[in-house]
Amino acid sequence: MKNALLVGISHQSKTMMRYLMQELENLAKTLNIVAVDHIIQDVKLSSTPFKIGTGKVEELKDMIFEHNIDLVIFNDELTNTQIRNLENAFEIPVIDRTLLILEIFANRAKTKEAKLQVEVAQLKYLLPRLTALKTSFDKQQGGIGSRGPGEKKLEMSRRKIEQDIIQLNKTLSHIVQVRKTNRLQRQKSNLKNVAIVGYTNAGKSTLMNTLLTHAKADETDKLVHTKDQLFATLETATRQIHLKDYNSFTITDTIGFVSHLPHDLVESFKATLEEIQEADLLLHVIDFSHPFYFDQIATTQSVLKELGADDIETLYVFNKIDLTDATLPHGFSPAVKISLKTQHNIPELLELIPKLLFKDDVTVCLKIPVDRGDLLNKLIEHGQVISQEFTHDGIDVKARISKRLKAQMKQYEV
Ligand SMILES: Nc1nc2c(ncn2[C@@H]2O[C@H](COP(=O)(O)OP(=O)(O)OP(=O)(O)O)[C@@H](O)[C@H]2O)c(=O)[nH]1
Ligand SMILES: [Mg+2]
Repeated sequence: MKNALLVGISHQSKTMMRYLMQELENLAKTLNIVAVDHIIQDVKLSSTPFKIGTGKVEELKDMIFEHNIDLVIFNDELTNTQIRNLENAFEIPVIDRTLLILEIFANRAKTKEAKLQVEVAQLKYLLPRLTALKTSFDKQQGGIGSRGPGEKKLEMSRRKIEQDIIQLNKTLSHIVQVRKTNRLQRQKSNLKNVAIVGYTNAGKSTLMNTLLTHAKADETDKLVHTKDQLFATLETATRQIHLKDYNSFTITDTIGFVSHLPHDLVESFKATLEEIQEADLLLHVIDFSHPFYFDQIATTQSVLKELGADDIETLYVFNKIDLTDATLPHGFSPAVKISLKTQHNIPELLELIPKLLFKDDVTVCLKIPVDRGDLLNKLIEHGQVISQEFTHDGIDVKARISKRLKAQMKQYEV
């Protein structure tokens, strides 16, 4: 356990500021850091050398002494010089939100891909702040969390770091290629994809597992990891499922969002997040019981925008209604209120998803040559076959299929 003071510069409304500071406190908690107190600096008084005014610097010094503080965490990003100046004044390490988030991601990353992505983001962040952070880590020996933001990397030279970034990116691009091939294969097979997005800890992975257990999934045994913690999921997982009479589709669980996700991190995780950009439907999961759920929706929407995925059809899934009896806010449609814990309204959700996903599908009548059983199989697998009849000159099929599949079947239409 470490004691920290949180510092924020008040740019936005009071409520927004409270939300951001609360979020920062939760982020710190993930690394066993207790926020003992926090101060807010009026933006008019913030200065370049210290980010905060000299009066506040003195105030903080007293608080550090009084409460036995180990570390100061800024909500806003700090420059190399600011970190150095602040650490000289406080004589304890000073970090910012970005470094904190990178540290959490580094602790959570399990797969090779996630590890590489975090490492690239860390190195990119460290590069311009190398000198300041170096002194910081010499002083405190041991990182802010269990492992520290690449302490070993701090001993490396700038040149070595630059070389490493290039090398890591090369390895990553290979992994990305494999992922892309898988995705292209799915697209070729006409499978539509649903991506589950939302603020961290909203219940995305739990939703994924609920869908897998209710649907005729090929891989029900492969449930995804869920946990009551921030950023439990750091890699996307895609599974193929089948709901009642509808066509098969794939469903992807993704990493959670948080305010001011470091740009380098979003950049590094772009490959992972590409699954979102190419989805046909987004399930935006919201922890409706959270006091700041409204701001969390906005946060998620702004990350989606950064990813260029803000125009994809979205179903708002207001989750955890076992913990709240609030009424649905206006402006979010289509929407559904559910509880994954009590399974409340899950049947409605299971109806809604395919209805939205396949709403552009069309009904076609086809005559397929008898020797093209493969086409019939394709229709059964990727479409909804309403009727089929074997006649002397072929197979008469009536089916509901996607426009994409219809184009491929054009020559057999009657
Ligand atoms: N009370 C209640 N808890 C829920 C509900 N749905 C999910 N949870 C809990 O919320 C916590 C987070 O769930 P996850 O599914 O891991 O959340 P996530 O959105 O995948 O989170 P990240 O991967 O960290 O972004 C878990 O402890 C779940 O058991 C619900 O309807 N009601
Ligand atoms: Mg998750």
